[in-house]
Amino acid sequence: MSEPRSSDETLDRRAFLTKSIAVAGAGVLGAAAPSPATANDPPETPPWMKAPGAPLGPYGQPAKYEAKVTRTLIRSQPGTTGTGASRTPLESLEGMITPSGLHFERHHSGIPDIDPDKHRVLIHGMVERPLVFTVDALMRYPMVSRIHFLECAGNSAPMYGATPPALTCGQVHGLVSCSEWTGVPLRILLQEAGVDPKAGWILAEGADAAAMSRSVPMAKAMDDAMLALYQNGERLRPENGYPVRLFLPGYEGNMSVKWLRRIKVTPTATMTKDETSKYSDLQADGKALMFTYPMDVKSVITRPSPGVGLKGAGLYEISGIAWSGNGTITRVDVSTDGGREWTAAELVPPVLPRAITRFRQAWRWNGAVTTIMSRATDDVRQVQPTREQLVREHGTNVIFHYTAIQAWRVEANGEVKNVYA
Ligand SMILES: Nc1nc2c(c(=O)[nH]1)N[C@H]1C(S)=C(S)[C@@H](COP(=O)(O)O)O[C@H]1N2
Ligand SMILES: [Mo]
Repeated sequence: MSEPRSSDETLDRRAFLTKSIAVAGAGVLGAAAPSPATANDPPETPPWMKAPGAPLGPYGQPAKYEAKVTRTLIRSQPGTTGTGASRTPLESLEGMITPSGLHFERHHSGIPDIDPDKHRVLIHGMVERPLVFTVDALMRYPMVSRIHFLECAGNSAPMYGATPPALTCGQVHGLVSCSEWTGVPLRILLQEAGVDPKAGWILAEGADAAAMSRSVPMAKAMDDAMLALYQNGERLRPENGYPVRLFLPGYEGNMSVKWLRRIKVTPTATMTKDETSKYSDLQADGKALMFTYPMDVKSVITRPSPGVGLKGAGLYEISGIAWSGNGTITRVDVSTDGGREWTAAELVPPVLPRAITRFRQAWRWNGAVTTIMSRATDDVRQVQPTREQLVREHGTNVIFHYTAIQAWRVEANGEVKNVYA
């Protein structure tokens, strides 16, 4: 077992466990340390043991004491109620799955109230047999279940700003969530319609007032694209696309068209408003990148983070999330000294392609001001860039695809602040 080299040090996991047990009560865990038990523990019968508890219920809800854990920075454009975004409170969650009720939302014209019995999905264009599917018909096809993240291309956009936004982790980075999605592979439905081999693309259109539409290359449509009907075991939530959405693993969230009503098989990309005026990436030289599909490798420390500070010097576990639209996370390095030294963090199984991967790193904080950060690598050997590298390559005209290393400064009083490092 390796001894920490200094008093501000990442530790291996065994050292962390041994140390925290050996020193518990000696103040090393600070305010969070367990207190030594006395002969009188447990001291008394608490009130909730003295009468029968609450009745059974039809649909479970979080504990009332957790009512403050909600979506965050819920903002709609002026003059609208449903056009905007809400974010996942990343700093309040653990593991890899986002509870459906806390999945981020991004709507271009609110949430349509769709009667599933009246909803239809049309497949037409360059096909032998145009087909119309009811939701009941879709339910009869063979389904697959996959755990994948969904990230809005505009996630973390405030980080392109000249000064680091004084926001929580979820407020900055919470346009990413991760669910188990269950549905019908799009390939099966396209094959049934009989796709013309000369067709290179599909157009996907939503049944919302924005009729949001995107072009998707045929290769992706035939690979892992899915018509998702279920999210985390239950039918999709209205805000996430009920009764059916397109789901494109790893691609920018915008392309996973919700409330899907139409797929048109086309020779080329359609150049919809949503992929020309929006969701193209204006670069420093005035040119714009189009069709920037995969969300590149990225990570962020969720604890500690702004609002989730430290309570005195001592042993802590740094916890965070990493993901890549190009593949599987192979490594996350953590620095607790502003980027001089890096330690490979533990990746918590299961580590799945295009899914959120939880990482953990034990750390003894000596109480001095320092900066912590994480840097993820994926199996196509992409490494998360520094902010300086990202801005050098893409400029700051752009609001999409911000993937740079996030630095949090830990102040001497344990408060955590967003900084550019
Ligand atoms: N029909 C339709 N599909 C849509 C949108 C929309 O406004 N309308 N928003 C897109 C955007 S920009 C994103 S990031 C994701 C968000 O999915 P979520 O709300 O389930 O998190 O859905 C995409 N699909
Ligand atoms: Mo988005």
